[in-house]
Amino acid sequence: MPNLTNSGRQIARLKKCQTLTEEEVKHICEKAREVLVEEGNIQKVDAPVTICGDIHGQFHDLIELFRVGGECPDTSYLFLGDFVDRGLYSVETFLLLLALKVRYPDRITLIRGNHESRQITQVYGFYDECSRKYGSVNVWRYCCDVFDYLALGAIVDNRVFCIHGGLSPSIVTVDQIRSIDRKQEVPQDGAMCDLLWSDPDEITGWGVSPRGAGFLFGGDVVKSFVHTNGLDFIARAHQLILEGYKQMFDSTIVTVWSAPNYCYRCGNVASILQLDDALNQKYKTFDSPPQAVHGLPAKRPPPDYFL
Ligand SMILES: [Mn+2]
Repeated sequence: MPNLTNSGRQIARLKKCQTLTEEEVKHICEKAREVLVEEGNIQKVDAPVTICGDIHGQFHDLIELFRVGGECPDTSYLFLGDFVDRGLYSVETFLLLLALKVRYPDRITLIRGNHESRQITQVYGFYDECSRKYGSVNVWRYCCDVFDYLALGAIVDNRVFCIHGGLSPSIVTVDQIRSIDRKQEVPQDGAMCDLLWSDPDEITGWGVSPRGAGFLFGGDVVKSFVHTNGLDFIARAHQLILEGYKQMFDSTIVTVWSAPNYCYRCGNVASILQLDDALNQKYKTFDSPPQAVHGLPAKRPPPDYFL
């Protein structure tokens, strides 16, 4: 039996997709908040680092991601949000990432996605999953209290700006984001909302988002933001990419998507972006491991919240 600390044992259990007790979840969430409250709205991250997009509760695919990309803390990770909802294991997924954050705070960075929200998780699965697995919504509450403390973005070596959704018409400089009071539920509009909800599109300037929150923004907006802030490029997530990742606007922005076979039925591959210490980019794609390991019967119809 290896000599593991308490948190090491907990991480080992979480990696086996074991459900922690409500008391254990409460404790991890309290510890996580203590770590996250010290982070900036735009957390500074050092290269080399591996950047990951949406996970959406696909626990077994997260384990596959670590197999492909290297285990944390050996590999340093930056996750771009949307840890929960849609998949069947949001609780185990988020708690594993949180336990790693508490144990290795400098080796894993977690930023907030639009699904790390009380309102959204009540519609897309996480609330129901907590209620089903624990018989109460206390665990959901503890996790939502952590969501409010997650950083809004990150910046790698001051040159790669990382955000879940995209840009905002009310934000010109990265410094402006640093003055937002982020410790709240994601608002319905305004800069904080836009950063988590917006999408790049083949337009000029700003457009109305079909999502009903955030904006569409064009290549001119991206290039101007990159230039103004002295960046190499922007890394973001938030949109399903069948090939796992997609560069746009002369590679000034890239979308990274890390949930293979999204919702267990989209047939897409996933990717991670490995940045070396000189910020060279290497995209690694991966598939879902065989369906048997998800514990799903082969012909099980998707739950209706997938639709
Ligand atoms: Mn999203």
